[in-house]
Amino acid sequence: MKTGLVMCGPDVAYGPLALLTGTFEEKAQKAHALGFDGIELMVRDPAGLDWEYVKRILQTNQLETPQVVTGELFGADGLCLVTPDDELYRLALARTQAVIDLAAYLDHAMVNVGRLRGRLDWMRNVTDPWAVAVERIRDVTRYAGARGVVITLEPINRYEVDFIANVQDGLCFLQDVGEPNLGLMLDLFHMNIEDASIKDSLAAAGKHCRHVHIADTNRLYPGAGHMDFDAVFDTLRATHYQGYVSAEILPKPDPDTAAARTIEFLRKHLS
Ligand code: LER
Ligand code: MN
Repeated sequence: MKTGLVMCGPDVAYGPLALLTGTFEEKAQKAHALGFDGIELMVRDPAGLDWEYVKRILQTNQLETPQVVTGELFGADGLCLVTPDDELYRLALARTQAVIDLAAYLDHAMVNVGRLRGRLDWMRNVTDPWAVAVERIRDVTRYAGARGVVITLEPINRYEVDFIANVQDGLCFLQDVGEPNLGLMLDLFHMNIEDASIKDSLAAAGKHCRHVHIADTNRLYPGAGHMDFDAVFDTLRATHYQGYVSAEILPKPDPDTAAARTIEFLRKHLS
């Protein structure tokens, strides 16, 4: 397993669950010095980014980019795929495609669909909102597939979105979409709220689990709560998971200390 953290790209001033402080270059230097294998790059609009600069800084600091994250497309700009507003959908699709192009450029990083998916309860104008979601995310997934990019669908707890809350829902959705480059990103924070058993769900997800967000039960750095990380890592090893365990946590007591405590914990538990 490899270690990562969520870090803002140069076009994102603040991410509520992103770590490290300083300029983009300083953050990359810190991630490398701490010993992380890679960073999840949080972006807002690839059109405003110097792609070559981003790639160069990450390469210089020997950091992989397992994933480009889209949370701020929704968080900052309100863009989402499942919406009754056709113009908003058009803008969300175009921006998502731009993020996929960037991910392809960054050595085929994956791209997540979390809050970017939107909500089913906004679609009162259609009889089957789930089918609309399947169709729209299938289109995004096919666009990504043609560019060698995997889309990771993240089950998210009921207080943030209203569909695909747990692994079981996620696996149903994957089956309905039916594209091999659509997988799951499993976030321990959401799983602790929505999945009856984190161990059983990780095992059930098996090869469909492409990326893992780690956090303790209180969404702080691992070790700050009561998550059974030994059970988590044992189960991931048993499923032959070789992807990233990547910190998406509240930046407390401060973003740099949270990152340092995360890697210290992971070193002990993954060795
Ligand atoms: C994004 O990965 C996530 O987990 C969400 O809770 C952010 O709102
Ligand atoms: Mn997450």
